[in-house]
Amino acid sequence: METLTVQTQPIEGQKPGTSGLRKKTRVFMEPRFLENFIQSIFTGIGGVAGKTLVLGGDGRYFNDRAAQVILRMAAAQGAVRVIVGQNALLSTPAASNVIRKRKTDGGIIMSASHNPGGPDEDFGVKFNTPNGGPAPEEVTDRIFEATKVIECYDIAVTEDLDLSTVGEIKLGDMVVEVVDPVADYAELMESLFDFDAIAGLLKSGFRIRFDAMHAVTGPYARAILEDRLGAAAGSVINAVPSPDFGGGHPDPNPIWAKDLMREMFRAGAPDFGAASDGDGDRNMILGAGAYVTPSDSLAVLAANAHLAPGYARGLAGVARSMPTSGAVDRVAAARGLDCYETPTGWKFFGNLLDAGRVTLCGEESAGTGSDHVREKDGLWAVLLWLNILAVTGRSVSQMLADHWAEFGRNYYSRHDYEGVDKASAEALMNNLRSQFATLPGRSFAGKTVASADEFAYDDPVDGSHSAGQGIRIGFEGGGRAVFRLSGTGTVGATLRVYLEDVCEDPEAMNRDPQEALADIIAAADAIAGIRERTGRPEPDVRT
Ligand code: VG1
Ligand code: CO
Repeated sequence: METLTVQTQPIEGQKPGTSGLRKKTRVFMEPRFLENFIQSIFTGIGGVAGKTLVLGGDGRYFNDRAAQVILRMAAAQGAVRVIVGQNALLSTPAASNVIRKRKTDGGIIMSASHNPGGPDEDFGVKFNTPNGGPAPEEVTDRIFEATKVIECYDIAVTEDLDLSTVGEIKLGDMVVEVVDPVADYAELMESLFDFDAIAGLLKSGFRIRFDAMHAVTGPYARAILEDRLGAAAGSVINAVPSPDFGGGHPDPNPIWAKDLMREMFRAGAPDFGAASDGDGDRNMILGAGAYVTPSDSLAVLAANAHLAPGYARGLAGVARSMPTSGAVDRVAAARGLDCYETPTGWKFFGNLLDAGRVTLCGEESAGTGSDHVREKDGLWAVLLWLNILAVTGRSVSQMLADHWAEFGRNYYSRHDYEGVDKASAEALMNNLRSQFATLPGRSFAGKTVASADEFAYDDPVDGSHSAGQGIRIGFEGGGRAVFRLSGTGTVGATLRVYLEDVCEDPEAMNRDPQEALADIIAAADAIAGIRERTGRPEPDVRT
């Protein structure tokens, strides 16, 4: 095998964000952009000589080309084996599973997750460590440092490999093992859930609709929900991964999964609806006429997970990201479970999961997962919901009503202002920071500020410190507004405003969240000057 040492120089802007490096696809396709970043990953993890890696992606535009480059670089640099999903596909949770199950040295996932795909949209690359989880900051910092000093990379000179057939191929001394992307994952799901109970529910006339949003979960959902569990053919829609996700945003929220929302809110709707994102780690849960906020979903799952065989022993503890609502905290308090609050991004759950301190974790952005892998897992959440519904015999809306009656309700909504001017967004955040000392005690839209600060996290397992993780304004009576700038966008800045209020009045459990939160929304705008500073009369997305 011929190898080539290519001279290069640092390319600016290769700092990994909340979840890997995301850029416009055309930027990733520029000469040496992908190669520089891959080389920096290899450098950041101490080289790949003698190592085994996993490789897969969500099938977006450039996924296939990038896979060939990564394989050539790994072969030239002495990796012994790369386990690749067939056609270079692997959902993020499936990749996490293979990394763990095969005891590898980590993996590279090609995905920009919920960001749209295509030549004019986004591409991304993330590295997961041997525990199967997203690289922690200490590793992404090393990768970023490497991007700033890179001088060359080694790459093999070969034909493209055929990744369409399961089996082994030699690339020089390296073995490329092409695997069925679904098989191991399906087996893992079967070990956690009562497939007979779910199959029984589906046989009894319980109808489901799963929208794979033209992304990677399609083949997984078909194989598990339709083929193994017997959901009616056609229950999984938009099931064939497409390079541009059918022209849509593969983001499972009420805006981007509009068709599914419409279907679930019409007369004669299916009993259960769900959608997942580009790389299969997020989920949206719906019932007939019911939308479950991700924060509530986490709380309901925490309260009922023991009904599924994989969690019958109970939970070690739970964790949520800071902007996620406190609904799960109420469950933890009632059940005597430890509850941790982490910064946004799944990488912060890894240590808690590895240390056995928590079993279930979740984020308000529609990510829920457990210690079965080290990523959030969309289909897992769907199966846990179905298992719980099969055991309890309740509908999704009954589950919610019962949950709120028992634990109280945290009204919750996230407002996103996308692609706003970066300088204005940063000025908005700095303006908030400058008011921390003066806000407490002042009232806005009838709400009195009780506290104002910026969240920082000290990891209880390894002691690492992460600052600047979101601005929190707490109001008297328990409501709050949180402000963050997204770390996954590729254009300008995305301002996320997280709004929450607590409700314990049994008569007030069924209000529209935007109405119930109207005062908090108005107070957040009055304090931060959102409309004025962004020039946007309204958010682009409300979840
Ligand atoms: C967003 C979400 C965060 C999630 C991250 C990666 O990050 O808010 O909760 O972990 O995306 O999810 P940000 O920095 O844009 O708010 V995925 O499924 O897009 O990899
Ligand atoms: Co994702």
